[in-house]
Amino acid sequence: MRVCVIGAGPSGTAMLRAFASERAKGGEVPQVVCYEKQSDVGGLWNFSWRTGLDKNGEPVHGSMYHYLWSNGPKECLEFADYTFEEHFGKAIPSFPPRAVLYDYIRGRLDKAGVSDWIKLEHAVRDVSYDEAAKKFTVRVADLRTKGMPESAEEFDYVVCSSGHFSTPNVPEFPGFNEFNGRILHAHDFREATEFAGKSILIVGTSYSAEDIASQCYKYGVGHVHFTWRTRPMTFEWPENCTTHSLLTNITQDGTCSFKDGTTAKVDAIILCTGYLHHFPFISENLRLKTSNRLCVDNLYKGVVMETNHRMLYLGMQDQWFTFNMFDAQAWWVRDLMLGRIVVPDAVERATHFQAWRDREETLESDEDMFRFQGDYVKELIAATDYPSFDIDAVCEQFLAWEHNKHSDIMSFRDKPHRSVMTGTVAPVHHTPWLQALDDSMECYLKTP
Ligand code: FAD
Ligand code: NA7
Repeated sequence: MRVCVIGAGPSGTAMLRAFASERAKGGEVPQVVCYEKQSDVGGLWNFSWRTGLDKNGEPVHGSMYHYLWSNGPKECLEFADYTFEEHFGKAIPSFPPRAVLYDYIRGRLDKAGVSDWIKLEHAVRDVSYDEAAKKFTVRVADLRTKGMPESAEEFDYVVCSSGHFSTPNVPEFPGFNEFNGRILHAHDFREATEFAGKSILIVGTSYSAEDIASQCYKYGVGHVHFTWRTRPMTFEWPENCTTHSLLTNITQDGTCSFKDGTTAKVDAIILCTGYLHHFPFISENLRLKTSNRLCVDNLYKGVVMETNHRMLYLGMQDQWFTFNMFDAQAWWVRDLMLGRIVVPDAVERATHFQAWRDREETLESDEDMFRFQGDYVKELIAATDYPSFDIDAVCEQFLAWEHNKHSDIMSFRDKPHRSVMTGTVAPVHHTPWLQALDDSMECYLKTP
């Protein structure tokens, strides 16, 4: 059996780790080939200063920026089979900067000993399926040789773990063409200091809006104006932040008008308006089509393509749980490929999907949402040998985090959380987040 994994980010490397775990237990594993278009593993956690196109002319995958620190407690994403304490040899604070999380992802992959399954700088160009032969053909470009010639290989299963926070959703507002200032999407945001002393407009109210605004505040922005479409954020923002309803127009000199009749003068606009699930490298009939939601369309158990049960997707949900949810999915998908799990008939699948969708439609609060996703993770883990962990206790950590954010959006990262894997309460970081301007791993790991 041959398995193709697309992408070596947290989801793709979870897939590799799942097979490595089976191999370590003496089980037989298929031949696995993981194609990664970037020159390193880590997905979004593999930072690049680049925007637009990369050195090979490929669209830049990365959406992360300088000084990005985890936006949720590390205790909520911890791998059940590889703890932070195991990796760093000591307990570390709860909200690591990007480089620290990259190191953690990398450490588990190195321990699994599967680096030779990964082909870096290989971009998947097309995935198609031959129903009669029951084989996929995957066309791949080796970017080190400018993609020529493309190779085509056959596989029995394809696991798409290419992420979905990379292709920006870019709305346009009246006046954008005339505005003299800079307009960028969060995907292209790299450096908060660029906006020091400036007045900026942030469009959107979700994670990117919240975090980019906080970054800009930390690095000396003049004023942040928020504009919302459905509902405003409910945090207590500092004094130099103002919330407006939806933007209706912007003039050449940067005067914004909002639906509520207010106005504001801005130098730049950052569109924190989310991302598209975009898989141009997968044939139309195998391609996932969904919006960013918890119960993703067209996937049984959130991973199996309805129309082809050998086409699998990891990490396609809107995300509260991340790394350990990808693990839960990877272990489940592995066992499906190994024949231990059988996809039920269409009626059972539809009933199962509808039950989750009906529940999804009743969700109102953040707590409803992370408990929903926690239950999903529980369901997957119950079917495999992925180390079980206390998911309700993780939800309690999410709850405390939410509470801390609403107490003070600029200091929630200073609060410690407890690992449900080891029971350890994290040490408090040596410098409060607002004053911590050095986000290097070396600085972060320093003991006070
Ligand atoms: P990705 O990390 O996107 O990795 C996908 C990989 O697939 C990439 O390496 C890409 O190069 C590769 N790929 C794509 N297409 C192809 C192709 N055609 N051929 C070959 N390779 C391909 N989560 C948290 O838990 N905590 C956080 O603090 C946090 N912060 C975030 C901040 C930002 C700005 C963003 C955008 C997301 C953040 N996330 C955070 C969520 C993030 O989605 C996950 O942490 C995680 O990176 C998702 O892993 P993934 O492997 O599914 O996708
Ligand atoms: P999200 O969570 O998908 O949020 C997108 C936001 O953009 C959301 O607030 C939307 O508001 C808003 N949006 C989208 N289109 C528009 C238009 N046309 N006008 C105004 N507002 C709009 O994306 P994020 O980037 O914040 O988060 C994605 C990941 O990145 C996440 O995992 C983080 O960890 C980092 P709506 O509520 O739909 O009105």
